[in-house]
Amino acid sequence: MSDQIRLRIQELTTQINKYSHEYYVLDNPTVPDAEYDRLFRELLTLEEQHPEYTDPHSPTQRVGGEPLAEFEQVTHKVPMLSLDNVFDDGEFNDFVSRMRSRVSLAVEDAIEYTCETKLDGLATSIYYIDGKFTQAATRGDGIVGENITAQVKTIPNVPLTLTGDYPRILEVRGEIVMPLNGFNAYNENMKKTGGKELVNPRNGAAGSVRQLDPRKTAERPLAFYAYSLGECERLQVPMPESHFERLQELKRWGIPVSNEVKKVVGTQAVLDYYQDILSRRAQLTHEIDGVVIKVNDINAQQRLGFASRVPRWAIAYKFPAQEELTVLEGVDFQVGRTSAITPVARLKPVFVGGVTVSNCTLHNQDEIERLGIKIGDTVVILRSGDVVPKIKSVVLERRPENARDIVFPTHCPVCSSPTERPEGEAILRCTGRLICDAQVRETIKDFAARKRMNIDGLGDKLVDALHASGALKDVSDIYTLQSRDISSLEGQGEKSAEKLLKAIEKSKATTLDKFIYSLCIREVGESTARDFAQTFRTLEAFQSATFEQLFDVPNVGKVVSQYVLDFFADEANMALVQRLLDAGINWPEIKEVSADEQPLLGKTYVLTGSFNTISRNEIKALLIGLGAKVSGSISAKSDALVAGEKAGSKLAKADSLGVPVKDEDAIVAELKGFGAI
Ligand code: 5U1
Repeated sequence: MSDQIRLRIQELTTQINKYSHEYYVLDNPTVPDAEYDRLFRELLTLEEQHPEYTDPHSPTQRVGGEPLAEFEQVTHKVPMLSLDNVFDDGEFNDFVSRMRSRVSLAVEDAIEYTCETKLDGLATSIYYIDGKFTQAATRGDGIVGENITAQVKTIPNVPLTLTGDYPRILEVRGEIVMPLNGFNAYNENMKKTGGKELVNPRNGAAGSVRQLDPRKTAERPLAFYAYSLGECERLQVPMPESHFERLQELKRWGIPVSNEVKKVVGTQAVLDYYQDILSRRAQLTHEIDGVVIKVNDINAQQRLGFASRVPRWAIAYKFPAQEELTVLEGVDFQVGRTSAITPVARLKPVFVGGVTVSNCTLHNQDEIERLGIKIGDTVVILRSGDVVPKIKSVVLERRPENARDIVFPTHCPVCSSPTERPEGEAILRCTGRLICDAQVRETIKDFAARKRMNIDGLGDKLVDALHASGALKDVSDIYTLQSRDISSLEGQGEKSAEKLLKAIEKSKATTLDKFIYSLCIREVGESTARDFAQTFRTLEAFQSATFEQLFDVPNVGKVVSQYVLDFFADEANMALVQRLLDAGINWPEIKEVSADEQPLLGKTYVLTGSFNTISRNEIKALLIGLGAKVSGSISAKSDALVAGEKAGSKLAKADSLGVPVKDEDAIVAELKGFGAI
């Protein structure tokens, strides 16, 4: 047993040292922080239980990694320590209890805290002597860091001269971060110019500061926020006795401090702060991975002191991981309405970013190749904010010997029809169309959706159940449903059946554009359906339109025209449409408007730039009133570009396409000519 523990300690030490090196020194982590934290905690626990095995070189006995050799070394006069972490309210309460017993504080004596966000960047020390910026250093291993004075000097929000009544010697400590807008803009630019994109803002900040050439650092969007004092020589005036007040002093001397710093009293107020920041995390200007809670009273801090590597008066309360490791156990293939077959990763359930994830889309073959993923692989799952989880990367070093390639099916997993991957497309498709149950089910769901036939209450689960019971074989069956078809299903009663039947009845009165959209013809979206309805005015005219007539419709291209032709060439589709009409689906007639009433009927205008005597919205409304369509993008089919001041790229495009351009005076004159103004 003891041999086993010793071996596990050695194994953990080797692994953590490797990951620390990748994270702190190389700025190239290969596993998520959550995995590192877990290994670290396991090692801490084992060492606490078996102090006889603790090695003075264990990663628990120091902070961070070693400095890069190329930078000059700086020894910190006051060690730059790290913080212990807690991951839930219970662990935070335990931390408070430990503090209380250490300083013999009664439970009813509420503690005052300073709460801060935990910035995800590079911990940095900055020295000011006689109010002048003199030196900056990374934390390094907490004792010796790297001299990054020339690099930090280029960061715009780091003051080079202090103001006010500052101490003669002042060392501030804080975090260098890359704000999200700067990070996004930088990567956007790299994408355009073919340069190397940054992996994430934390790596962006660390990598930028570690540039040996400070001119390169100057090109990167960086910011510094202070969170504590290091060395401080205050000869005449004493420093405030509270951490919060000290941060306010720093601000007064011109040193940036995060706006989210808050002074609170008692445990509940800390937990409220945590929840508040967690709920606003996605809106913050920079990335954070938790909050930091510090006892506010400096005397109490001194009484509490330090454990071997961390203060006893401060703690980081980390957010649920946004990245986690799990295993790809298999891949399922899901068939959608449009016949696309999507690979879906079956994952060993993992708690990430506050939810349990057990599957996520792998999109298509190209994505699988990009990730280089196999079944059995350990993968990094990413869940940022409310965004759907995705597989970020594969941890190749953990690939098992029996890892298997992901093989796409030659036949549809639902209807067994052959599959095909049309040339030039990334997506595999089922050729089964109407005989494929999956496509039928998904089509019924879409048909009933709010923006289509708007059948209130006919949701995905009910469609699945009605389809499984045989009551819904295609969309037209919706209109022959009987009360017992619904009430006989589990969880449904007569009342809900009546309600649904009423909603189905109500849906029969629709509009032509909604009906066209409900047919779910490939590539015919809501606005294209509207264009078709406006142009053809009757279903018969639309159904019998030629390729040329379809292609003539504003904003309709060759691909959509062909899909419409194909749809109505299929007898099964024609029969389905007839059944829907026989069921009583109807819409108001679209009256032909005379050329006098709508002189711009069939014309498409595009607006750009700003106008002085009339607003852009007014021009748009008046043009639509005269029968014109106002489109957001310009094409050879556009009839005119209405260009105000500061017109951008559309003007050049109109020129190159030979589309006539009307300035403000011209469009106003035209509108006046039609009596619109
Ligand atoms: N916001 C914040 N981050 N952070 C990190 N405060 C803070 N304090 C730290 C660290 C390492 O250390 C002090 C408690 C010494």
